[in-house]
Amino acid sequence: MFELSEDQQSLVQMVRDFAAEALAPNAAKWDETKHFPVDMLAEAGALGMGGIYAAEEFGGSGLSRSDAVLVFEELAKGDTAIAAYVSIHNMVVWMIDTFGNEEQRARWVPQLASMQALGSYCLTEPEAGSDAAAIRTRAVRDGDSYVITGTKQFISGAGASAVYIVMARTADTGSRGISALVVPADTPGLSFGANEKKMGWNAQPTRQVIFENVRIPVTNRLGGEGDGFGIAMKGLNGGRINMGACSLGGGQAALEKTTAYLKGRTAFGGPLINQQALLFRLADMDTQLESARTLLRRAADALDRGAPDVVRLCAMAKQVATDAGFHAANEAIQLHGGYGYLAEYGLERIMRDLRVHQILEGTNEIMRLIVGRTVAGV
Ligand code: FAD
Ligand code: 2MC
Repeated sequence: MFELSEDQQSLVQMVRDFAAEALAPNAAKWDETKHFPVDMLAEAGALGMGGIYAAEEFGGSGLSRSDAVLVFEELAKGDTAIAAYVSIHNMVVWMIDTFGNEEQRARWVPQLASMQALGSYCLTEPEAGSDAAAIRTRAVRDGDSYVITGTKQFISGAGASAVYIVMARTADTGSRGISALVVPADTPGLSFGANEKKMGWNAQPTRQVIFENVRIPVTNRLGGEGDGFGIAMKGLNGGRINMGACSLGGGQAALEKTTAYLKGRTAFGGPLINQQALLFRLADMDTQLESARTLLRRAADALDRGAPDVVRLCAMAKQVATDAGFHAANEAIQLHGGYGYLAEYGLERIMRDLRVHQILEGTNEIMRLIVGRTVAGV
């Protein structure tokens, strides 16, 4: 389980090269200018990263979740914010590929898997974040159409994406009254809020998505009426471990930069790496990242096998990996002294980008709620 196959080693090398050549040299500029590099995303799509774990039938790469976490860790070493968007896009593609019928898959998966078109996942609302079953956006049936009204908050990729999966209320029956609807960007009545000013993730846009009598055909619904919450949550199980993998990539990059820096920085008569107090800090960063990686791969394997404890394992892995990645980035700043605080060294960007992983795709408090409920059997 922990030894990479030859295919996985080649996959890792391919993504590592892409991250080093196409992402890393641009990451600071994209962060500073708030540029969403859709051309580079299309290049990632051409390399098979748009539908990593979607079936090959309609253009996906047909890889496993265990492969996907390797991809996201490597991608994040180049640019954490871009890697995280690619994860959200993959969640959207997988949801259409898994819960869509043949016609829906044939219509949307090819353009999304190639990343010629981008996808967004719309669950959160201004009044419903952690309590996702409390969403109020409504989809009212009118003949062969649904008419959608409401507002989605914090939607990644919004404005640039061509395809939006929208979780909307089709009945007043809590989580069982929610349906998953595919809304193309050019549908009349759909509009977007301003690009939010954020602490990190500046290389991808975050906007409100506003629905004012947005009419879509009933045939744009994924699965049955009322299946939407389950579809959204199943998408998130994979999204959570991918986000954890992105945190490991960012944290690992920070650890490697710090190790090199401490070898080169001299104080008190020798390189700082010789200070055992600092070596112990590096050891703790490494141990936390490796522990998280081990749990993450276990969760990915559980998803691949369809194991019964998959929700618990994905929640645990998301919490542990996003905490470990953020801790490593924060420590890296400290161990660089004043230079860690300078944008030029790239560490403060990693820290800013990783901070939000502890908040989104289910906060780390909600991850504890999920694990706690399974421990208590409630
Ligand atoms: P709240 O739910 O209001 O929570 C506030 C605080 O209370 C948190 O600390 C929370 O952990 C805690 N809390 C809440 N309930 C409990 C409880 N029962 N027990 C203990 N603690 C609790 N959403 C999308 O649908 N699509 C996206 O693409 C997307 N992208 C995002 C991008 C960014 C940059 C950000 C910041 C958010 C994004 N989100 C997206 C939304 C994100 O998933 C939510 O912000 C998150 O789920 C938390 O919801 P909230 O912000 O409403 O916080
Ligand atoms: N996988 C599969 N099914 C799940 C699931 C999961 N992870 N979580 C819940 N379900 C099912 C559950 O089994 C139940 O099914 P059924 O109706 O058949 O009994 C149903 O969903 C309702 O679940 P609960 O009874 O647990 O619902 P409750 O409302 O008590 O709590 C909670 C649900 C808190 C776990 C859920 O609301 C949640 O995960 N909140 C966090 C929201 C979140 O993650 N948002 C992320 C937005 S996307 C984002 O941030 C991006 C950057 C893209």
